[in-house]
Amino acid sequence: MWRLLLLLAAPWGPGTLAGSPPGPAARSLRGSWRLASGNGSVVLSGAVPGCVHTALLRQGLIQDPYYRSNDLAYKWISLDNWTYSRTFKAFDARKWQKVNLVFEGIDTVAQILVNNVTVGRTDNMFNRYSFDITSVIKEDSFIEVRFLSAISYAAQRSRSHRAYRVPPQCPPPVQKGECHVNFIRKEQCSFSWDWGPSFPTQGIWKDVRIEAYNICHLIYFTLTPIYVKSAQQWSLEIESVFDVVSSKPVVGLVTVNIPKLQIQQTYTTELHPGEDRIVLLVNISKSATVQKWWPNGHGNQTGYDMTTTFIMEAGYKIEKFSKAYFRTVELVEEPIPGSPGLSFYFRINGHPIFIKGSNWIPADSFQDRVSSDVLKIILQSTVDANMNALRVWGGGVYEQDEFYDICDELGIMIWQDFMFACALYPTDQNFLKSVRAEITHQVKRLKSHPSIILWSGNNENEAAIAGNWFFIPHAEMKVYFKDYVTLYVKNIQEIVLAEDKSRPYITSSPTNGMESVKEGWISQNPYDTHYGDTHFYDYLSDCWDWTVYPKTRFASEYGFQSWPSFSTLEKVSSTEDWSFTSNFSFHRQHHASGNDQMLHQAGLHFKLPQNTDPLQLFKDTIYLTQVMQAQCIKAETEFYRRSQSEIINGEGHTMGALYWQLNDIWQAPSWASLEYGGKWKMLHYFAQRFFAPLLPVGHEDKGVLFIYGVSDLHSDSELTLKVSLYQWDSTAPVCTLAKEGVIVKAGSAAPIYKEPVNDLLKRCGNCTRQSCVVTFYFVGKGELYSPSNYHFLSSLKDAVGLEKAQLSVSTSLSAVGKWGWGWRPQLRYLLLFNISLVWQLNLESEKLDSF
Ligand code: BMA
Repeated sequence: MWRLLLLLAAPWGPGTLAGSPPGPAARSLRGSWRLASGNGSVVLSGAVPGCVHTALLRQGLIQDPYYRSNDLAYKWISLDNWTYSRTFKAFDARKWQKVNLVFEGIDTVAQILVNNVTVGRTDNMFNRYSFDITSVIKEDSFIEVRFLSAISYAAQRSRSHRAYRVPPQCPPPVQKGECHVNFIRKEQCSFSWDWGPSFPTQGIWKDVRIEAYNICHLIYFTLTPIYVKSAQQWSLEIESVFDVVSSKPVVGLVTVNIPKLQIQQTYTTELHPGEDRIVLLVNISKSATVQKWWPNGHGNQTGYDMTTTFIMEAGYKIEKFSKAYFRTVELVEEPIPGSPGLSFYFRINGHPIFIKGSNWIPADSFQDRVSSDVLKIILQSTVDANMNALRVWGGGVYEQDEFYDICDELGIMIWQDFMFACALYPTDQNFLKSVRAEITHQVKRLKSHPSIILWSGNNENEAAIAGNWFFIPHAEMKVYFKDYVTLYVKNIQEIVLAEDKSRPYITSSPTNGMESVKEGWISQNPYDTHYGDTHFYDYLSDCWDWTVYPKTRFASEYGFQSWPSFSTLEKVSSTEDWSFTSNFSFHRQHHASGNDQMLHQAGLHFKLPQNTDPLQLFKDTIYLTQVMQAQCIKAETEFYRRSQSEIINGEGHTMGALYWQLNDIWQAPSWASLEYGGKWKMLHYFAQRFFAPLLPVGHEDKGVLFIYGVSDLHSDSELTLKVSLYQWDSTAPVCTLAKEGVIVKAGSAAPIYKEPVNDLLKRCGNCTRQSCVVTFYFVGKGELYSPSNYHFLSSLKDAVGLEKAQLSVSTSLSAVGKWGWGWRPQLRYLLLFNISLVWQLNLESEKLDSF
């Protein structure tokens, strides 16, 4: 009988078969809604998906919320309770067994009414909500979404949590934010962060639609590749979750087609009333060559087009088009000879990989402005800078589907935090119920992406308890330990393990991994260099001095601030703001003493700007903070990269460097290497070089210059190392030494050159530490080469002979890039040409007289 149905299916196309009940119908509710403030005094039209702030902006009712201190001026928006409403024509409800109102994302606390009947309530921005409206829908229907201010809700929840406090109460005053964000399941940084403003948005931030169906409806469809090592065989697990509305079991056929792997398999299946799922295991024939998905720099990101067709009883047909990817991931925590503790590194497709990249924060305070183009520009910039990974940090949002699609395509591995950061959290039943739904939904939504290599419970909450950040009296600590385990182990971990066995889960970042588990999930010192990952910040020590950095297993956060360029700031400021000590400059700085720290750090090695023209002084200062940041993070990252293969005093085997942070949420000083809008700071240009697959890295230890060969390549390289000394006032080297036949092993870092600096200077005649700089690079056969790198022999403020560079940059729009930002390749080429010289630090010296 089922075979017959299969034959009948073709002529009528997707959806239904002749004489059978209609397939599912969907009506989008995207578009323009009526938006009203709490007392009705402000009424406007608001786009969905969208939020109140962007609606007001589009209607010209407010200025750019990022302009000057508008974040403070517009606090009233988030304190009000807004209502979205609209009418819509529905389907003939009698034709359908079930009609649902589906919100892919709603921000955040709302009561939903359809035809004046409350059909549901929401309290979690990260959940997907589906409300049964079968009995209330009419042909002409009216929907209302009545929001409650997230600020009021969070305060209310905190007040009603009487048994004990759940800190922190409020962010530090310098952040000018809102309180109790840990009581609401909403983007945690929307109440302010140390790099971002407080804009607690309200709105329908993702798709909303009506879905009507009979018999059954597909809710989730996920793919998981499985590799059985002993059999050397791939299989693909296909999981489909259905809402079955038929009162009896529903039988059907599922056909899976992957043409390039010669797969066409049909399975019989049976679904039971209620929520039910089908799990199929498709074995890939050993004779088919499976091309794996590799991270950027390690191979291709092959994906296979695949069609899955469900033909259910009564001719109900559902077709799913997807891409199947094949890759394995292991987080390796095992003893290392000569070192106490355990390793912490990722093996992708059985291959150990050094993780290079940065930390991702939300690209805008208003998610509806994070367009496809915004994502593409930022993500392309990561691979352009030789990164292979990003950590989606736990104080933001689980990113939109397209973010992960692009990462899949570009080979960007994702360390995915769950959205909990820098706080303790309640664990009452309502909160846990909401979190459980959130985690289940997000894991199901995201688990098919090969780019995601790790789930991580939270950002810094293990450290917050271990280090008692919130000054909790010792005697009261027990309850917080218990809450921590309840949330991240008994709930989140349990769900992750049930939903997704294909990738590792760690409870926190930083954590000691298995050692934290052993110590009851909270280590005495989650920053232990012998275990897990670390976060490291030190703004006062000299950042050029590598001995200040932790020789960690994995550096998942580290960084220094800088100011975004004047052209970026100009858009949100006015003339009186353009000084380092203006109210504006204090207002945009959300990290206590941040501006002083930048000047302190810059002052260690550079002459601080002294131009008498105030505007030029401001521009020079901005510029110098970027030079300082780039140089500091270069020093730190190179330290981590060169520490990958060695153990010194029991420490080392560093296998990851993710600096804080990649992108910006607005135009302000921060740790980012990309400005709001996507412009590269100097750090990003540096990153392209310090993350190069093949790199010579220099450092000095007790007066001896060492050069390490660092390689992320899959095969050993035979190279010539060229070491030159240049005087600051000349582009011709004083002397060059070529060391031939240097072997740099695949995936390793090892010293390949060693010479006391005094000997080097003597050998080179006219050089002193102040007058010369060392540069070095690799050349090999064919295309094989590294960028040139350098080592400073003195502070730049003591350098003798530095001259104005007199360089100019011209741009052209002629080269159109993959996604249309045509000016970039050429501009980058020119800039790279310039910064390939050590004299890059003098690039703008005509503007920076005191440099
Ligand atoms: C880390 C992050 C963020 C923060 C950054 C800079 O600890 O997790 O919370 O923005 O430091 O302070």
